[in-house]
Amino acid sequence: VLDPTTRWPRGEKPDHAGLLTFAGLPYTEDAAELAGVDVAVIGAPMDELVSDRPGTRFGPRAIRAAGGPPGRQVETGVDAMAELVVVDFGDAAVIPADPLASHANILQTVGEAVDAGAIPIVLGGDHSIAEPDVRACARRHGPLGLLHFDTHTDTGRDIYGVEVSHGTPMYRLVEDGIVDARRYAQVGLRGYWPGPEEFAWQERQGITAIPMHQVRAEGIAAALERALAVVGAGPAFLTVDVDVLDPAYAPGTGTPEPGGMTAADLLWACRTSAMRLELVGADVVEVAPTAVGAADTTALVADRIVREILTGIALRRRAAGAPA
Ligand SMILES: [Mn+2]
Repeated sequence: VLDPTTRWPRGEKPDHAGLLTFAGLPYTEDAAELAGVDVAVIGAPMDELVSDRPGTRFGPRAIRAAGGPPGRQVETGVDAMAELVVVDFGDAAVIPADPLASHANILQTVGEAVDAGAIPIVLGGDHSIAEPDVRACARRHGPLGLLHFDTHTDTGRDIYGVEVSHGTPMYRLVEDGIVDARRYAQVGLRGYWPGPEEFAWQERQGITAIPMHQVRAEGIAAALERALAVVGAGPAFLTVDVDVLDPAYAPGTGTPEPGGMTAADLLWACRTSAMRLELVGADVVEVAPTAVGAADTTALVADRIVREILTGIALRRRAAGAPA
């Protein structure tokens, strides 16, 4: 594993210096080096399958740049990246203008992390990448529970007649039995898509939808408690579309929708979910940086989403008495 911090006294590399990796973590593209790794952060920089604004191909790089060094999180007292072995496993081999080939290569790279016993956390990329992400985890762990933060259900059968899209991954995963519909909860739905046909389909499947107006009415803690009860025990995947946030917190995304969650609520919910669920994988998607190559608001909150997931995983392992 290439450790980008060895040149600095005590390993304390300034955030703006050295190789650009997630949180300045060690970097490898060699699956043989994943032995003993708890979490592998993987980029999936593609945006061919968006229905509206492109730009998520720049998401992983922007999240890596948004950073700030690792450290002890004030609210929990946990330094997740000191308690867990976390590496940046680089980017899946996306192929510009060939999204299906990109999906095959994302499946391959995420699968390498899963096979090594690591929890993959994938940085998108448009939300279509959830399909290979979840499939790679289900290959090892069987049908999964799914906790899904999003403005949209992403349960379309097709978008503009296209079946593989950022609006359809959850339909495909449920239809193929990869996600157990009875253990699938959506949080934060609002706006103007999808319509009655898609909602009727997901009701027939037994999918639980907690729209934004219910989150607002009952509060994030009660809403999340309901979602966690639906996902329950057993292997689960966490997928976070940053468009669940109000555009005030995440303007750089493919299909922004006003009236969404606050960053504080989402970060708390991500940490709590990672602590309470048996997470076997996660992704953070639809970061379309508004200033390409720069650390912007949306990329910053996506970086913090990953860190709260890591903090939750660390807290879960503490509670289980697992060696750090
Ligand atoms: Mn989505």
